Amino acid sequence: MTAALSLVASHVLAQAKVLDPGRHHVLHPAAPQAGHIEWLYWFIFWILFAVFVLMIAAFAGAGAKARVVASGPLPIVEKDEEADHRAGWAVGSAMAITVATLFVVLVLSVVTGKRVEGLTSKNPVTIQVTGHQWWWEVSYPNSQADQTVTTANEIHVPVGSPIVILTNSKDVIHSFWAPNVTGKRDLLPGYSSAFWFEIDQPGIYHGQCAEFCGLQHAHMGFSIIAESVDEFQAWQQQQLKNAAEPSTSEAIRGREVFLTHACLMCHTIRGTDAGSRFGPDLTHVASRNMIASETLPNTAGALAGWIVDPQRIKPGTQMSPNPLSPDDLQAVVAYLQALH
Ligand code: HEC
Ligand SMILES: [Cu+2]
Repeated sequence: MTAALSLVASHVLAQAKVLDPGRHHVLHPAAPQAGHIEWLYWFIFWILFAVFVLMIAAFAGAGAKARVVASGPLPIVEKDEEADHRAGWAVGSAMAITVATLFVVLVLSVVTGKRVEGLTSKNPVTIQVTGHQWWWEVSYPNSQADQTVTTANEIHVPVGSPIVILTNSKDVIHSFWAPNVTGKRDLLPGYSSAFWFEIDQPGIYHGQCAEFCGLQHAHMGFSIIAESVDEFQAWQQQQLKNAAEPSTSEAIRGREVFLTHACLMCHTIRGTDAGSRFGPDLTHVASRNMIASETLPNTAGALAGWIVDPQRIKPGTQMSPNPLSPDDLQAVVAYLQALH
């Protein structure tokens, strides 16, 4: 029994390691922008901590005094002008200190906001992020249309380079939040805005939609994959290629299935007849770690389960169920898994 349990546990751990959900922590900044926010966090934390200690001390002092009084004979209350005066001063100065502290916090919040937004550059990596219910469309615009990379939910960026994210939304308000990188940014339908960051440590940083956007809001994760400039460029070159030609007979059949079923009405696979932008671009779907906005690992089993019945995995998702025969399903999965 314990052996079986530990086997299950080690299996789960091994899986967890493969999936690497990425880091997701406000207090472990990987970019100067998140560093400024962390600094403000600790500043406010220590002020509140000091206020907490002072309040508890004041209550404890008052409590001790009250007990001494209660155990003796009832005091005769006399008017004590001097004590009233002292109390007035104490309350007045406490209020003044409170207002001054709040003012300092206000000023520092504004300064932090300015510092987070301070980055600009003539030569940034520009990434367009469009929110959808419930996934993230990611593209790297280029003046030549055939040089534009389009992917979903996984944002590759070079370390140490200024990045500008242009935001938009197809439907409702979403919010882009990768706490190790920078603060939350709303994605508003029909309204484009921009924000900047620069990551200084390579790694995978997990992000999450931070504005309730409907039923599957919690299944709207993404990741920022920060890598060296060389790795980033290699990734970009690979993504620019058209879809790989299927090489096995099963994958060839899978492409046939894809192009003769509803899939092509919603997805693009560059180099084939499928050119719809309704759902994620699948040209290089096999290069991604996860599918369905970080809901499932990108494995054969998960792909098959997703394709047959996405509504069971993400109820309300805009992908319709595809009751394929087992052979067709196996073939289409083999095809997708070859799209590196
Ligand atoms: C009605 C439109 C529609 C049809 C038809 C459709 N899809 Fe999708 N598909 C979507 C949408 C929208 C998503 C994103 C869903 C999400 O993450 O919430 C998606 C996601 C996916 C993903 C995950 C991609 C990723 O990177 O997360 C795969 C794989 C996929 N579809 C394959 C297929 C295949 C294969 C077919 C045909 C058998 C198909 N789809 C038919 C709309 C569609
Ligand atoms: Cu959301």
